[in-house]
This record gives sequence, structure tokens and C-alpha cells, in this order.
Amino acid sequence: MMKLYATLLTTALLPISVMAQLINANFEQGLLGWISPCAEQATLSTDAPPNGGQYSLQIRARTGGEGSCIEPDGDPSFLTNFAYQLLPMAVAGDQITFTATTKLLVDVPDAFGHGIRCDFLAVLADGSMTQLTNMMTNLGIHTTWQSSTIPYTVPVLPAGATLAVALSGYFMTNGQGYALFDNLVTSITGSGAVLNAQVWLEGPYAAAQGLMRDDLRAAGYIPSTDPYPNNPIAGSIAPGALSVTGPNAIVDWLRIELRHTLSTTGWQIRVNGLLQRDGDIVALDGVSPVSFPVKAGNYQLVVRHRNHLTIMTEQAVSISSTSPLVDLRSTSTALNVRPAPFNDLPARVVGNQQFMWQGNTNTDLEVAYTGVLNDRDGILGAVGGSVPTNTITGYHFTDVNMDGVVKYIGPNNDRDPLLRDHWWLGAHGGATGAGAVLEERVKSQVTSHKTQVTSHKAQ
Ligand SMILES: [Ca+2]
Ligand SMILES: [Ca+2]
Ligand SMILES: [Ca+2]
Ligand SMILES: [Ca+2]
Repeated sequence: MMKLYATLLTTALLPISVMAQLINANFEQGLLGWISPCAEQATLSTDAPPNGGQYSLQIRARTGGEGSCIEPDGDPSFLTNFAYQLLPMAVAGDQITFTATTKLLVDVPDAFGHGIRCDFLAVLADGSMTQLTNMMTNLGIHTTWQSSTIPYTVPVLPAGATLAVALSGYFMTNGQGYALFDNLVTSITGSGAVLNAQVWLEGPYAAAQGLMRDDLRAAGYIPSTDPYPNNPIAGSIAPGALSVTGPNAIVDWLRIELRHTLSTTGWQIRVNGLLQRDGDIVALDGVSPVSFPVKAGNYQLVVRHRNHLTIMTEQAVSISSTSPLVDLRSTSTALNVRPAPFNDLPARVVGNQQFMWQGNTNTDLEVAYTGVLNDRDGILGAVGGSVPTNTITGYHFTDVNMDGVVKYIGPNNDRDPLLRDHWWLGAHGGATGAGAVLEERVKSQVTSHKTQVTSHKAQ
């Protein structure tokens, strides 16, 4: 396999700017990932900006001290009702650029002013917090949807504290209304920790070549922006990255997640990457390693693909500016499994190679051939539902073997691989035949805080 990292790691030692995705930055998954000390004051609105999906976050804005639940210790300002998200990847000296689409709804005007704001907090393990900024109106006072960007330099935090970004609105005296937020983007110039990992997807793998197929790329079907229907991450594929052919050609998008297993708040950082035919996971330029805005350390590594089952390493792996290789293609890299009595396999195994399970055509947490919400019916539905010999082309979740064609019967169809996997699994003691269900065991970890909810959809 061609290894690119030896040279690229040198450049990764330089400060780099990475898109640090906030969890659920567009509020399409409710308040997942967001914490509000006054939960009844931070709710969803169906008033969303253009390209903002169905929902935005609305926060009741009133005068400080009136109708608010909490004010951070040492608060010199008017921060009242707010919702915040932890940014555990941020360290002192990091430059943060925060962008939000916002607007202010004024129910009762206030002659002395009002505004929409973003502040930074230091949150201690016991939940107590200190307000680090007093950035009144830094996101504007507009009453129509507008985008605003603010810079922030992370200071030295109190021992044990984690940085958080807090959203709020305020009125100076007796006015009231709502501040609305959507489509948040955070960029952090961080420590340059990079991923050095390789993985196989079962669907496009071509055993004869020992490589994954790049039919989607060759046909021009790979979208330039995040293909996930929910909670997309900002960023697009660099020009030219999809022109490369050979073992380093791009197969598809991947979503990479690091989990800090020592944290009691269950945070995770998610970034997008691309997959090369030989299994290398690379950044959106198609060649560089994927970068994370995290401190060097040991993390659980999670790899997601839009129509394969998610995998997670059993052991925490070392992530730094010179990360050692994590070869997820090899059975020597143990994957997380559910505890007994389950005996299913987290990946398809062939010899000493392992492959992320193919065939999750409906973006849930399992691959099923029969039964309610199975993954086979979607293939038939995609070709019209009534004439099984129909085919469609393009970039579809129902294209199990990722050859650019959705096909239900005939040579190279997308249904047979599902059945093969289920019978194979039955023969290996994990489940039984066509009725077996392959379950994804890597669930969202963002469940520990009382105001957070678990999504039932793959993210
Ligand atoms: Ca939204
Ligand atoms: Ca490669
Ligand atoms: Ca499924
Ligand atoms: Ca296909």
C-alpha cells in the first residue's frame, strides 16, 4: 500500500485551522449536545433561515435577573438565559472563529437596547461556570436572519475547566423577545493532531484488486459537500481531489469521530474525511491526513460511512501530530463489541482482513434483509417499486456495492450482497440466515447530561 503520511506529517506540525464541528450545530436533532441551565427557556423553533432545515434554537431573551434561571459566577454582564456546548478540544492560545446565523424576535420593545450574543464560559467538572467574555450584541441586533462571525482567543482556563460556547439574547430594561440561532460553524487553530488510519468498506471492495472500487468518483457522482442528510458538517472537497486515479483515488466520504473516554460529559469530536481505494483515510484535499482540534492523547476512534455499519476501536488509540498507524483493515486491530450474551461480529472478517458491514441503505443502526424497516425494500423502492428489473444511476444510499447503479436483480445487483452477508453471519454463529439483523453497537455517546437526548438515527 502506498503510504503518504511520512511526508505529510511534516506539514501537519504547522498550526492548522480545522473545522471543529459542534454537535448538532443546526439543531435538526433537537437539543442533542446542547446544555441549558434553564431548559424551558431554550427550545426549538420552526422558524429556520434559508438552508437551515426544519428547526432553529430559540432562547427567551429578557432583562438580566428577570425570568432567568442562572447567572454564571462572577458575571459582570447581562447573560441570562442561555444554552451552551462544551469545546473540550480548545486549549489556551487557540484561535476560535465562530459563525452563526441569527435573528432577534422582539415581543416587547426596549428603548435602551437589546442584542444577540455569543459568550465563552469556563465550565468546571462540578458544573459551576465562569463567564469569560462580555460580548453584548456581538452577533447583532437584526430582526431578520443574518450571518455573523466573531473571533476569540482561548485564555488560560482555571484548573480542570473546559471551555464552552454560550448562546443568548438580552434586553436592557423591560423588553422581551427571543434570540434565534442556526447553522453554527466553529473553526479552531489547534494543536495539529492528525489521524493515521486505514479502513475497508465491504460494499465497494474488489478482492481481485485488493482495492476498493472508485466507480462513484469516476462517474462524477460524489457530491462536493457532506452527503449526510442530517447534521451535515461544513466543508467541501478540494478542487482536483476527485481527479486522482489509481490506488489513491477517492472512494467516498467518511465521517471520523474521536471520543474522550475519560470524560464524564461524553463529548465527541466529529470531522469529515475521504477514503482512498487502498484504505487510507485522508482530509478533503484527498491527500493530507485528517486533522483534529484536540490535544494529543488517547481516544476511541469511530469510523462512519453513510451506508455501512459504524465501527469503533476497542482500545483507545494514540492521536497526536505523529500518530502511529491504526490499521482498521486488519483483524489485529480489535473493534468494540457488545458484551455477552451477544456474540455478533462488528465487521465482516475474511482471513486476517476486516470490513465495515455493507448494506445499511436506510441510515438506521442495523442491516436487515427482512422485517420492518429492512434494507432490501429500499433498493426495490429506489428503482420504482414495481418493476424489479429497473435500475437508476447516481449517488444513492441504496447502492450497496457503490458501483453507481442501484439494481435489484441481475448481475452485480445490490440485494444479493445483503443476503450473502446474513447467511455468512449465520454460518459463523452470530445470527441466523436471512432473518438475521446486524446491529450497530456504536451508539451516540452524547447521552450523559440530563438535557441531552439520544438520536435514533445514524449520525
Ligand atoms: Ca436548522
Ligand atoms: Ca493511499
Ligand atoms: Ca438499515
Ligand atoms: Ca450497485
